[in-house]
Amino acid sequence: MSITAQAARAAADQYREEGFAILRQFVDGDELTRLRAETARMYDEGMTHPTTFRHGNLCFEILPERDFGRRYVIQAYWMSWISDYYERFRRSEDTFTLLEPFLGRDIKQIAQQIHWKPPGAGLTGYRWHQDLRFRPKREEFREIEESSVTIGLAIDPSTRENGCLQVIPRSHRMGYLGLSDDGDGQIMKGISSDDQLRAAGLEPADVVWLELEPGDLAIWGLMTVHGSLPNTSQNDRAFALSSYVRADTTDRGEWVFRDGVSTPIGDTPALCKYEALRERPEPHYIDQKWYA
Ligand SMILES: O=C(O)CCC(=O)C(=O)O
Ligand SMILES: [Fe+2]
Repeated sequence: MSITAQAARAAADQYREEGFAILRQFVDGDELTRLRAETARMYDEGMTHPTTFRHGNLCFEILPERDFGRRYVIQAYWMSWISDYYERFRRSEDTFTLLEPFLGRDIKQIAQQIHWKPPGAGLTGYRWHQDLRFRPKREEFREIEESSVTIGLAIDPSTRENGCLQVIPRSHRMGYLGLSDDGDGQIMKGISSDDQLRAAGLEPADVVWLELEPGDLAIWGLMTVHGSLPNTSQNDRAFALSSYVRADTTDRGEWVFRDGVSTPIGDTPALCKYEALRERPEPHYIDQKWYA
């Protein structure tokens, strides 16, 4: 890997100005080969579950055979619990170099996810939204807009055809716009449209498509308007997301760096985004047809 403190500062400056940034080749060489192999292993692990499976913060979101003709894995959450590779990766030295100009030296993690868009799965788009909607317990976070950042690492090439991320520059200064909060609020159901942007006072012509090569990183914030289309190509789009927060602003999340020192995940999972952990920590299957 090849990140310098100077490149990280430049990315942080761009992020504050535009609401997003791109860092090319954050991961490369042998490291990228291992990352891709481990991500494929996570997909295979997901495929062993007939429906959505949860254990603690670990989760595999499954589109089941019964409703989709064959089984697809579309998301994994908190792979750290079954992957030494991902556990080390989330708190690597390069990750600290990257995050320090964004969040300082004491950092926790609120989300660790892989998103796949398997060809043929259909339901692989994410309608326009701001990620603030995924922090339902707002009172548990202070200064949440300025003290969080999300990074998305391309595992596969991320192209227009396979549903790369799209962002609207400077939308992070517009406040919370309620995009995709209508109806049942499912962001993977239905499709993004220009009209939804216009209705929120945004200009469709401003959209930037974040086309990425494997190992490239996209960076965005909880207030940045973004989304992605379903995959219409024959190639999957695996994308690894991590959301980090300044540790002094919340009691939630898993430690990543304490005064810059890489900190392994503990023995028991910490409460992160959702209450599901508290309500049902044991391994179980979920048979909720959110896509119906
Ligand atoms: O994977 C994607 O394309 C977008 C995901 C996203 O925006 C989210 O999970 O909040
Ligand atoms: Fe998002």
